[in-house]
Amino acid sequence: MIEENFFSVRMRASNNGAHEQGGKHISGGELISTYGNLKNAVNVLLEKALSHSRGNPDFMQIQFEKIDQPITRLSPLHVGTNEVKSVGEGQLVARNLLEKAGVPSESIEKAYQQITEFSEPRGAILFDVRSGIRIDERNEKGVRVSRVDWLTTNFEQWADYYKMIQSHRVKEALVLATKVCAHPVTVAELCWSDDPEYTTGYVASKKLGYQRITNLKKYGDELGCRIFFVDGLSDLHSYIDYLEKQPIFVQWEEENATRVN
Ligand code: WAQ
Ligand code: MG
Repeated sequence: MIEENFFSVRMRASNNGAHEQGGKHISGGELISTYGNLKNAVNVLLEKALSHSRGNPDFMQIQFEKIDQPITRLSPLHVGTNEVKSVGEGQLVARNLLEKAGVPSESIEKAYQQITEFSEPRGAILFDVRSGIRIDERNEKGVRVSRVDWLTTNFEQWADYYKMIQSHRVKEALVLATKVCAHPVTVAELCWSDDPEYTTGYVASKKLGYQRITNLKKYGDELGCRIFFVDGLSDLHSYIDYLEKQPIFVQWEEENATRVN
């Protein structure tokens, strides 16, 4: 039981005006903090946006709010890395993994036809695997997954155990994918960064875990991607509510770990 108060801290930053004024999205971030750590948490998000490869922001908003619901614990998804030699090979691996996860191939095709358009929002696209259309109705905002985090010491133990690099980016992405894939409506997630220098992305699902793919876009490209493939249109409102509001800590227990090799 966690009895201490926790706070959701969120940041968004843009350039050439605020997002709603058509500004370019630079950076976003969300984390969970105790009251005592708020100053540090705000600073972490401030730093993230001030030193960003997408450019310098001229608008930023950081806000915090107390979390009233109990926080659920989830084990991190298992991680695999698919080394690929080219973007073409990487994208082929991504499509195969999506199909393995249960996304029909026609649906994958339809999503890829709109991939440039889908890179515009500062949040994720919800894509229905049956109808093959975007269903979130959030336009340029998309859906931001919030109220998720992973305590640093526990993340570091996990990273040591699996010999993973202790990268903040990997932590953030794995936390997000773990939350998203834990919901029964999610079939799979496809993601690569909108940061020009970061070309590794992933496909994640409950079944496949978090499958990193080392090359999903050209170096220098600022078009990112985050699509949640979902099956269950009737649940849309509660699904979005889960993504935005349900508080979750990822927590790894060594006893539950399966050693690779
Ligand atoms: N909720 C929903 N969508 C988000 C969120 C969020 N909390 N954060 C980012 N996005 C969307 C948004 O549209 C971004 O433009 C896009 O995803 C990419 O975000 O080596 O760094 O934070 O294992 O740039 C994955 C591989 C890195 C890490 C992904 O994404 C690894 C990454 P970025
Ligand atoms: Mg980014």
